[in-house]
Amino acid sequence: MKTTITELLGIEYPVIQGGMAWVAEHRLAAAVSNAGGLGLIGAASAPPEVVREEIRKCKALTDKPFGVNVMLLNPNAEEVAKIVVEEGVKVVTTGAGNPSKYMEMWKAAGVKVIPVVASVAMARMMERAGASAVVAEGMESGGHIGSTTTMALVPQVVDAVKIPVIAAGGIGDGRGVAAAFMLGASAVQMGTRFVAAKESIVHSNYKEKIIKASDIDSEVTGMTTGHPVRCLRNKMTKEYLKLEKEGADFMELEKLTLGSLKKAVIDGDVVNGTLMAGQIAGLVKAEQSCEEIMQELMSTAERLLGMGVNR
Ligand code: TUI
Repeated sequence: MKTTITELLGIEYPVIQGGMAWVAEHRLAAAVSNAGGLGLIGAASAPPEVVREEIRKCKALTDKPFGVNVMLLNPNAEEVAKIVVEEGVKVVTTGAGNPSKYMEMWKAAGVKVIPVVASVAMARMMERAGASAVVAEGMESGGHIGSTTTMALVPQVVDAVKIPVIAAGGIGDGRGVAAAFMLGASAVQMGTRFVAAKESIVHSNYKEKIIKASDIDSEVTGMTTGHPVRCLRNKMTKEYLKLEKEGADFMELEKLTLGSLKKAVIDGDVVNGTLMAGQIAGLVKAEQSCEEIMQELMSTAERLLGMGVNR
């Protein structure tokens, strides 16, 4: 399936894997890229030298293009931004902030920059700053989110910018891919479905939580702190939301979530850990390889869209 995004990135299918903290490491990124999509290494809050190692390990596993997601709340973001250039990474996505100050450096090095945005205003600003494309991410997504749904956000961003738009949030199968194209997107970004992929290093307890989740099993913590995060309901979210309702201050709430994503991903602590996942978790029914996921996505999307895709 050819789109402006597959052409821009030199990939076979218009599917990008989310740059998820702790989850998006080299093995998952390489598996998605080898399956024809764009795999991403999520730098998140990892030490910069670990990100460099992850990039090198990914290169050893795939000859296909892959990217790095730079999480802008990370105090080390600047160092990570430089490492991406030093290691010759071709595509960068950014999350949780405004990447303007790194754009010149990345563009001068020939890096294609694809900021994740949650609003039309930010999409416009990123286009002006020289972005190659944007990911318009709706609040159905897992992790740190904005406040507009994918259905409402994507067509408004498509109308506001000339660069290609990648839809994210609430997309978990070929029907979602087809729907995203109908909204004017040129590709999709998916996270939650890849958390449960065979090649994902996520603890089996966490994968099982996603596979067993229903449509109403996610909640948003941190609405009052300015850092809303969507995750599956558990003891941690219940305690967090109770404290938040009681007016707990930011530091107290932070204590509850410190290291809690690692707890879930690595240790499999699904009680006290943070189980970041999107609303689409209820649609994820099994652990599949990235190759199987990609083939299923594309065969359904192509059937639904007929031959008339021209984005
Ligand atoms: O970044 C994400 N999702 C994430 S980052 C993350 S790590 C984290 N963990 C706990 C608390 C906070 C972060 C987990 N999930 N998605 C992309 C995304 N970016 N969603 C929303 C935004 C965004 C928000 C504000 C992009 C730009 C923006 O601009 C604000 C400004 O003006 O600087």
